[in-house]
Amino acid sequence: MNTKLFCAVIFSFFAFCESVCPNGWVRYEHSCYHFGHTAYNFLDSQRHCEHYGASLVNLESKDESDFLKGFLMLLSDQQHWIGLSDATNEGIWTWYPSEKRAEYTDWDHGQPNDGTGGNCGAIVASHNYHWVDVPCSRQFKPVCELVDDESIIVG
Ligand SMILES: [Ca+2]
Ligand SMILES: [Ca+2]
Repeated sequence: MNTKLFCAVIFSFFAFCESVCPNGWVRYEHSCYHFGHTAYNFLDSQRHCEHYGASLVNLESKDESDFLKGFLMLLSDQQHWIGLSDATNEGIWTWYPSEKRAEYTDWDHGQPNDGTGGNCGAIVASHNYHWVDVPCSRQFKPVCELVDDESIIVG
């Protein structure tokens, strides 16, 4: 079902669709974003997001990437996981959980450069908030994304 229409018809009196993000999550366009407080390895970060019915963030446009970058610059944390991995096929970077190939990318100059030793994508302050490939065992904080369709149709 068309989410916007669904919202307009059912919830317009309550402005439900504008405030659907869970407490502590940040809205941008059609998603809610959560900035984890604890550092985990990549897979445990993904599990942390799945606990909320979300996934590590998928950055599919420059607008979304710029929003996230701006927000991360306000935080004191230096490193965050995004839902990007080339663990399945070296050099083919795909988003969790769709496995869709990343079309928009924001790699820092010279990245990715770690080959099979770097199969997970992160945004780090020391690279001016561009993307880097790093070992998936590193301990970074997760950025989770909950897309509206998923958050509204639950239950
Ligand atoms: Ca790799
Ligand atoms: Ca790298």
